[in-house]
Amino acid sequence: MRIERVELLLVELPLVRAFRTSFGTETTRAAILVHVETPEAEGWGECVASREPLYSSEFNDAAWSVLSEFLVPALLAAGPDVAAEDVAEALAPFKGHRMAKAALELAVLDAKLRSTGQSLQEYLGGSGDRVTPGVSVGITDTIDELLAIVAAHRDEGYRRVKLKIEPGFDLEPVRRVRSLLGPDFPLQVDANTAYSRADIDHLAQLDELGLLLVEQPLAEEDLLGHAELARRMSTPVCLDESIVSARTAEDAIEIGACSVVNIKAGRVGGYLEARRVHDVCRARNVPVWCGGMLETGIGRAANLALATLPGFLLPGDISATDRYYREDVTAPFALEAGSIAVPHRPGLGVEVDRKVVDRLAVRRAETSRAS
Ligand code: NPG
Repeated sequence: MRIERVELLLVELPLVRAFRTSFGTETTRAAILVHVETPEAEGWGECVASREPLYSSEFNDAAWSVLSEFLVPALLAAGPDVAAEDVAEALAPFKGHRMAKAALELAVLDAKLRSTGQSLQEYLGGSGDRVTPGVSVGITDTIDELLAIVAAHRDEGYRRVKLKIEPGFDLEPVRRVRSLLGPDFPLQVDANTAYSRADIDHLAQLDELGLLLVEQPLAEEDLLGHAELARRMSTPVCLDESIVSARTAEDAIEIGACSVVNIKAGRVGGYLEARRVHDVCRARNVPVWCGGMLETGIGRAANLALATLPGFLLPGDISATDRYYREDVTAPFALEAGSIAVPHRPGLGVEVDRKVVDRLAVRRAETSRAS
């Protein structure tokens, strides 16, 4: 692909309802979109970093800076022709910044697939027309409020619920939601690293609640702590923040730190590495599911394609658009009879509404090839 021009756009989308986790509250999603132009086609990518470094060390201003100062120039310097499969290697000299790298790689991949007429789903090796998603419900001020939100999502047709938990908001709210939904409804919890090894006995009490899994209770670096927890509880331990590559997935599984993996392409540096994480897990019979980071329609389209790979055996955090946004940069994704349609057209399979992007953009930069 000859990349002629790369544009960065920071867009702001107000959330329908504030989203609270153990690490903070989001009321607006600010996302960096990457737009590449080649003679054959354009391509779009989305960076899943947030405004502040609360979920992980990455955040928008850092992603913007590393993209504009280092990653985009390195990509343009990689030669007149660069294949989507070579983007990661061209960016590898720069440590970390996986979410920023993933966004750039996705934009190049989208342009390539649009020019060859292949869908991202087909390219990644997925199959099927629809994905059955779950919904992730934030922490609320009261348990009654939580119950009302969960009941509304169940009535909309979501077939799996994930509850955010933190110290002081765990056993009791989860117990109440379990009795609301009944013993068989798929229910899981996510702590976003809010606990420590001293809480292992407390966390083990979640075993009574019939959960699908407990996600990332301990710190990102604490693989041994998760292995200890996994020995002490019967509920499967799932890792999110700790898994930053196929290598860490392999190691975490090897030492018994998790028996389920949440795959987020941004967290691991791109959809190609996400596929490698999937492959590593599948070879070890470890089920995976697709995580979400309040993506716009760009990231959501890509996640739907990824979630159709065969090892994605659990519902992912890929809710319908209206769960987060009144207006999006693509046409909305709707929940119909409990599932969402996977785009099949070339590339991401969605048209990005340039007028909406321009209206929502609060910052822009562009770099063109010198010759
Ligand atoms: O449906 O997109 C979604 C959100 C799912 O809970 C969700 N995401 O910790 O996984 C997470 C959490 C998150 C949101 C993380 C925003 C970081 C930023």
